[in-house]
Amino acid sequence: MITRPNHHRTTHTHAVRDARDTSEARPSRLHDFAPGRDDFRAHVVQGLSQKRKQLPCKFFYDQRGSQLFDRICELPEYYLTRTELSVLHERAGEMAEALGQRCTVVEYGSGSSLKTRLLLDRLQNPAGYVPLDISREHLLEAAGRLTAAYPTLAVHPVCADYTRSFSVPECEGSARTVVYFPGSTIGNFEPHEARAFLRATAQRCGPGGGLLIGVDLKKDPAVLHAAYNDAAGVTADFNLNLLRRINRELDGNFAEDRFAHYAFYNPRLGRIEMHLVSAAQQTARAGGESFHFREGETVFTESSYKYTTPEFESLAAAGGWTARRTWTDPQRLFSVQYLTVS
Ligand code: AVI
Repeated sequence: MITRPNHHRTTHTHAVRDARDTSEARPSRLHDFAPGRDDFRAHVVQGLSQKRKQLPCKFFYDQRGSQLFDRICELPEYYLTRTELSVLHERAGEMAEALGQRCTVVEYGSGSSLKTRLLLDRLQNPAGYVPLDISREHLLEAAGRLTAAYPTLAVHPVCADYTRSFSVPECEGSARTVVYFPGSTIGNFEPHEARAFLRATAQRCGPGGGLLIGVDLKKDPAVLHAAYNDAAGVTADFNLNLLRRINRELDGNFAEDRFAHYAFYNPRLGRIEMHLVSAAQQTARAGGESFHFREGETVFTESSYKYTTPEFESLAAAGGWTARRTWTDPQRLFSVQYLTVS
C-alpha cells in the first residue's frame, strides 16, 4: 500500500498569502505530493475489470463529492460527525493534556480543519500544525484561515494521499509527533490495510509519537443502516457522483440512472458496505476501455468498519500502538482514542 513518493514540489503559496492579507501571519509553504490523474484511470480500469467490480472510496472526494460529504455530515441520520464533535467539545482539554507540551500535530485528511480548532485551542504550546489533504484548494484555504487565526502557530500544509509515501516537515522545538486522524476514516480501510497504515504511521511518528483517532463504534444495526441510507438521498447522490466523476475525468459514458445506491450493514464482517447496483444489463466506457455489467451486478465502492473498543485496541496493537485513553459520548456511539507508539 505504501508506494514510492511522487515528485516532491515545494512552492510558496499565493492562496495562503491571499487568504491572510490583513493578518501578520507568516508565509506557509506547500509540500506537494499529490497523485495525478493517471492514478485515477489506473484504479478505475483495474477495479472495473475484476470479477467482483470495485472502486476505491478515496475517489469519492472530487469537488462535488466533498460538498456532498459535507452535507452528509449535517444529516440527522449521520450521527458520526456531530457525536465526535460533542466528544471533542467535552474532552478537548483532557486530550490536549494527553498529547503534552510542544507536540507537532499532523492531521490526516484535514479538509476544512474545523474539528482541529477545538484541539488547537487547548494544546499546550504546540510546536506546529501540519494539515495534510489530497485536495490542494481546500488545504490552502484552510491553512490560510488557520494561519490568520493562530498567528504564532507554525502551519505547514502538505498536499498528499496519506496512504502513500510523503515526508512531514520538521517543526522547531518539537517534543513529539502526534497524528490526528478524526472522522472514523480508519473504518474505510480493510483490516489488513488498517494494520499496514497504523504500522506506517507508527514508523513516521517514531518513538514517543502519538495517534489521536476517531473510531466509530458497533451499535444497533438499524442506526447504522439509517446513517448510510438517509431519507434525503444525499448518500445515494454521493455514491453515484463517482460515476459522474468517471464520465467527466475519464471521458466515460455511464448512465447514472441505470445504477442504484445500495448500502447495508454486514454484521459478520462488522461493516457497512456501499455498492452501486446495475439496474440492467449494460456496457459502459471509461478511460478508453469498455466494461460489461449484468443486471443486478454491483460495484463495491466503500467499506465502513465499526469496532468495539477492545477490537480496535487489538487492531492498533498489531499496528505497533498501545491504547492510552478512550473518550466516548454517553450513548457510546463514537469514540476518540489516544495511542502511543509501542
Ligand atoms: C469518511 N468516512 C468515515 C465516511 C464513513 O462514514 O465511512 C464516508 C461516508 N460514506 C457514506 N457516508 C459517509
